[in-house]
Amino acid sequence: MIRQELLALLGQDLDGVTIDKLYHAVNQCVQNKMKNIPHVSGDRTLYYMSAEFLIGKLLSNNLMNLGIYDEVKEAVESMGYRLSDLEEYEPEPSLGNGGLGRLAACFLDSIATLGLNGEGLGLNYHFGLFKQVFGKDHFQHETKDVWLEKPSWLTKTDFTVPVTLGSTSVIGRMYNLDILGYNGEKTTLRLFDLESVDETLVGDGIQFNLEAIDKNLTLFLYPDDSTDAGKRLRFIQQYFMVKCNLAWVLSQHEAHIETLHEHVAIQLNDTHPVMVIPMLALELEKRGIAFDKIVEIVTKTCAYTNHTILAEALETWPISYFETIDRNLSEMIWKLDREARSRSKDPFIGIVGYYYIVHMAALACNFSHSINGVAALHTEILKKTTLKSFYELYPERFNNKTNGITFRRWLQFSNRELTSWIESKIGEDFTQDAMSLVKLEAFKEDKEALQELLDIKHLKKQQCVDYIYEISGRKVNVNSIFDIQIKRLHEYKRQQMNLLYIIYLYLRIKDGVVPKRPITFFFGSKAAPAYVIAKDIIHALLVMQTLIESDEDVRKHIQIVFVENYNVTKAEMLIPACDVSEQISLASKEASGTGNMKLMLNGALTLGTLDGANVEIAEHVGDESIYIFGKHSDEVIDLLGSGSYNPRAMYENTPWIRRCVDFLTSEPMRNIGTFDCLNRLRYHLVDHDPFMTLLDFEDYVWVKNEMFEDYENRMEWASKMMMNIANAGFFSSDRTIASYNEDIWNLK
Ligand code: 26Y
Repeated sequence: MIRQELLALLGQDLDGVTIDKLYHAVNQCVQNKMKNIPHVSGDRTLYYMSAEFLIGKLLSNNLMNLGIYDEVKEAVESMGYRLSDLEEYEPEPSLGNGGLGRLAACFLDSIATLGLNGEGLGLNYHFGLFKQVFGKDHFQHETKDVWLEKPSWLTKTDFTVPVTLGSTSVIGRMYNLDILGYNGEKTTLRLFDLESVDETLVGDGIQFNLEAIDKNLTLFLYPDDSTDAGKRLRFIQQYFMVKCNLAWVLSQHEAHIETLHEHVAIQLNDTHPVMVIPMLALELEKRGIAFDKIVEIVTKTCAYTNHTILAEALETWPISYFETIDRNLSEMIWKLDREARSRSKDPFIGIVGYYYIVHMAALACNFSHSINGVAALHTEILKKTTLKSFYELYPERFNNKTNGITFRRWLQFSNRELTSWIESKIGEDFTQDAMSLVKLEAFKEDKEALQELLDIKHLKKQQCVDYIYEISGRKVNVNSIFDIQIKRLHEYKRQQMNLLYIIYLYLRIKDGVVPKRPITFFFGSKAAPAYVIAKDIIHALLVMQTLIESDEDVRKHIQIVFVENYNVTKAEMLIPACDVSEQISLASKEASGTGNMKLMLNGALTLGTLDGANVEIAEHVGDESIYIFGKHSDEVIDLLGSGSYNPRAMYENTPWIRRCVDFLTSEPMRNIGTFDCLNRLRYHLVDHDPFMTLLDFEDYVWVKNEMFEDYENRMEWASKMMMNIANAGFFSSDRTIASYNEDIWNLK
C-alpha cells in the first residue's frame, strides 16, 4: 500500500524517495485503513466541548492501535528509512496549553476504547499556543507554531456554519480527525476553522492585527488578553467556537429537539464553552418552546467540569460584549439571570454581577445538571469555598471525577520496554483492565525483578540523554538522579521553590559540601506571554543553567536542563526517564494534576504537597512510597483568608533562606542575566509571595534531601517504584470515563 501511494505521489519509480513523500504516503495508508474502522455508535451522543485538545503526534499511536506497528516499521526500513525518522518528521498538533487540553485528548482515547458514543468539538488553531524559543538573553521568546503545513490528519468536510459577529459575517468550516481506540472502534474530533483565516497576518513573532476578526479568529489559542482588544478577541473566539459546535449538534438532532436531553449530553470542559447554555436556550426559543421547558432541556443536556479555583481562570465577560455581538444572546442571559435569582436570595447565585459582569461559572452551575471537580480534594474545596453558594442551592448536582490518563500513550506507546516487562511478569490483562497492575505488588521484594526494573529505568534514562543531546547539544550524566518538573509555568506550581533549592545546593557545593550523587534538574514549561513574574522565573532558571554550566566545580554535581518548547512529544521522552516527580504546588491550588499520574505509572517517586490528585496517589501507594511535605490545604486556606502570611519575616529571621533568596541578584547571576528582572523576582518573593514559597521551603529542602539520600538504597527505591506502578491503575482515564458515563452521560 505504501508503494502504491508513493507511485501515485511521485508518478514514477521509487528511487529517491524523500522523507516528506514517505511520510505523506504512510499517513495516507493509515488514514485509508482507519476509514474501515467502525465509528462508535449509540442512542445518546456525548459532545465533549473544549477549547483545547492536546492530542500529541498520531502516527505511531494509530499504528499501534491498528495493530500494524511492527509491519509498517519493517516496510519503512525496507525503503531505507527508520520509523523514528517519520515520527520525528510528523509535526505535533499545537491545540492546547496544558493539563486541561491533554485531559480532553486522554478522554477521547478512552471514549473510543470503551466504545462510547461520544465525540470532541473544538477549534482548529493554525499556530497553536505559541512556540517557545530561548534567546541568548536567557529569556523566553514566542513565535508562531506552524504545525498544519505537512499532510495532517484533518479532513475537510462540507459542513459550514455562517456566523454573524456584530457587523461582520464569517463562515466556519468543520474539519474531522479520527481518534482510534484500542479495541477496534474510533471516534471523531471535530474542529472548526474560519474559512477566511489569513496566516499572513502574523509576522515573525506572535503579533497580529487584533481587530481583523474576519481573518484572525483561528490563528492562535488564547491570544494575549492583557489588553482590551485581546480580551475582546478571545471572547469572540469563544463565541465562534460555540456557535459552530452547537450548529453541528443541532444538525444531528433537529428531529427531536423537544427531547434533546434524551439524545444529547454536552460536557463543558471548564467555562470556555459555557456560552452554549444561553445559545442553546436561544435556539430552543426560536423553535417556539416555552421558557420553563427551555430551562429544563438545557439543564438536563449540559454538565460542567471545573478545573481550577484560581480567580483569574474563573471567566467573566462584560455584558456589553454580548450586546455588541448578539443582542438576542445578551437578552437571554438577562432572562437566565432572573431565573437564577428567583431561586435564591444569595447574590452569588446571580449571573450578571456588579459592573454588569457575566460570571460564566454561575451560568454553568445554574443550568447544568452535574457539576464536578477533577480530584477528591478539589471537589471538596469547590463545595466549601469557590462554589459554596451553588453547593448550598444544588447539593445533588455536585460530584467528583478524579482525572485519569490513557495508559495506551503514557505506558504502552512511550515505554514499550516497561510494558513488555510488565507483560512478562503478570500477563497482558492490564492492557484492558488497568487495576490488574496491582499484581506487580507480588514482586516488591523480589530482588531479581527489582533489578530488572532498575535496568529498564536506566535504559529509558539513556534514551532520554541521547534525545536531549540531539535537540540541545547538552550532555547529561545518565547516572545522575533525574529530578523532573514539567508543567505550565505558574507561581502556584512553584517552579521558583525548585529554583531556590538548586541555589541552596549550589551554595553548599561552593561551601565544600557536595551531594553523594550528581543530580540533573529538568524543567519543561511555557509561561503565558503577558505573565511577567512567570517569565522572570524562566529567566532566573535559564541564568542559573548557564551559571552552573560555566562553573567547573559545580557542574560535576548538578545540572539544569530547561527543555525548550515543552510539548507532548518531549513529555513522552522525559516521563519514562524520571526518578523524582516534582508535584510541589501550594496545597489547595492544583485542581488535580495529571503529569503526577504519568510519572508514577513510569516508576518515578513523587515529591509533593498534599494537593490535587497527589492526595489520592498517596492513599494508593502508601506513605512509604511517596515523599510528602508542606502545609496542608486547610491551613493554607485559613492563612490566605486571614492575610497573616508574612514572607518578609521568614526571609529576615532565617539566614540560610535569606542567603538563597539574595543569591538571585548576586554578582554571578547579574553577570549573566538582567538585574531588573532578577530583582523584581527577589522582591516579589520577599514582599508578596502570593503562593507561599517561603512558607514551605524549609520542609521542602529537608524532605528532598532525605529523598536523594534514600535513592542510594537502590533496592528499597526500586521497591517503592514497584508500588507506584502497581497502584497506578486507579488513574487510568478508562476508569474516569466509565464513571462520567455512569453518573452523568448514561450512554449505552
Ligand atoms: C481563562 C483562560 C485563559 C484559561 C485557559 C486555560 C484558563 C485555564 C486554562 C487551563 C487550565 C488547566 O489546564 N487546568 C488544569 O486542568 C487539569 C485537568 O483537569 C488539572 O489536572 C490541573 O490541575 C489544572 O491546572
